[in-house]
Amino acid sequence: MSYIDEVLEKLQQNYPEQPEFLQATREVLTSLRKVITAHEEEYRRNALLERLTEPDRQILFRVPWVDDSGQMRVNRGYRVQFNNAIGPYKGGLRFRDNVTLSIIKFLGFEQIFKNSLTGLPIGGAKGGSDFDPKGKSDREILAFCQSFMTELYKYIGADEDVPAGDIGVGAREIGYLYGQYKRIQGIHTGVLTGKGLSYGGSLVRTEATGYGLLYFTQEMLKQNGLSLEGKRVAISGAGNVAIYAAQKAIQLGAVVVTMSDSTGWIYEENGIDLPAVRVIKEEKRGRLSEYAASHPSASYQEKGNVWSVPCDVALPCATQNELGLEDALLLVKNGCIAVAEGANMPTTAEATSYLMEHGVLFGPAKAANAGGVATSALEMTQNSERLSWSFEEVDTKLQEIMVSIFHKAEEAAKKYGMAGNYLAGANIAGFEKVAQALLAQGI
Ligand code: NDP
Ligand code: 2IT
Repeated sequence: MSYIDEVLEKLQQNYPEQPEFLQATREVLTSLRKVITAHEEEYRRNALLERLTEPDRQILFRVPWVDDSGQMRVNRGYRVQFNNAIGPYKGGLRFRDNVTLSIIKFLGFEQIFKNSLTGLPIGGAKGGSDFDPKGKSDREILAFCQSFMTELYKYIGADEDVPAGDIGVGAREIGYLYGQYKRIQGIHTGVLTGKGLSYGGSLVRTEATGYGLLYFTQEMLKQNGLSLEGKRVAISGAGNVAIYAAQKAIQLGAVVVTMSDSTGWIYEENGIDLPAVRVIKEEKRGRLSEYAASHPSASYQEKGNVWSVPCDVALPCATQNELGLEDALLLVKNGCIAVAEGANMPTTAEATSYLMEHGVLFGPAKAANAGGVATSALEMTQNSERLSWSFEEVDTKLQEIMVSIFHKAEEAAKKYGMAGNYLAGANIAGFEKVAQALLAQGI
């Protein structure tokens, strides 16, 4: 049996209850087949794939807090420090009721290669909780974040492990987490990214994932003789990534026709009124159904999803496995030319294969959405030198990083005879750097 199949089988035996983690490891390892086969003996002797697929450590903890009625509640907290071969552990925290160890492990595993692709010195990690901030009062969020950090602070540090945001963790949560860290440790340090601008945050970090997604998409289209100008763009999600993806798409001359949240989706043929979405989601923390109420030209539906609408470019920006085979069939039928992933693993393996087989340009998450973590790394740099760069300076660096990620993926794919397969290219380019570092450092 090949080394890859052996490792995949072992993972299947060890973690049958972790479907998302198995999905992510299978997707990455399968696409690395040519590289691994070329070094089979060396990698096997060094147990390289076992070392890559088993986290350095997993921290699981209880998070007790008191709700507004005086009831004590308990949630589960996680931090999976996956790999620090090329830099301190780095990756977001997700607060959502469906969070499991499997989800945190899949995200942490993906983060290793994504962070490597940025070209910046950051390792891979992820954390979070099954606590859902939706519907909670500000005081409840504060109580939860303080309790979460009261345990997490022991394991993190500016040169050790630097968490940030993800689903359910935005500026408010990072502020409360940072405040508690500072209160316990008594130091100001770059231990979290996505901080507010008044206490060490970086300009552009809020916009970075969405903007980066569009810089990547723009480069992918350009290299294939296409552009975003006048294109109809379908976006899913209405959170941090989706909102700034929509903003940049509009700035680049595209028309954003859909957005969604976990209860429904809107379709606006002549383009979504983004400022209205921002008021509903960023200020009121409301539902997209409110958009339809004030925009008679829009349709709002709870059934189905945004991929049923004809579009040229599809940008899934909500959550894992939100674009399946049925959706891919529809996108191809409707003439979609490109899919780029703003969310992590939003496209199922079957859908991804179908899209690529039908000539749809495919920008995989760990390349296309790396702008967020790349700008986090720029925030770490600014914290280290105790300086703040201008918006233009950070935005220019972000653009350069996204263009360079596209070319790394493109060249790696070409080198292994898979020209145009940016999925394999991104995995290979991300993997090669981490593999070199692991081998160089021994065990
Ligand atoms: P937010 O919490 O800001 O927004 C998430 C959006 O997705 C919301 O509109 C939410 O709906 C919707 N959503 C979440 N879970 C589900 C679900 N299970 N089913 C349907 N809709 C859902 O998160 P982000 O925008 O930060 O993250 C979105 C994606 O991007 C995630 O996959 C994340 O891992 C990835 N990502 C984020 C980065 C970042 O810097 N923030 C960087 C790279 C990737 P509702 O409003 O109803 O909750
Ligand atoms: O998935 C991701 O890359 C993020 N949620 C951002 C992580 C970070 O450390 O900025």
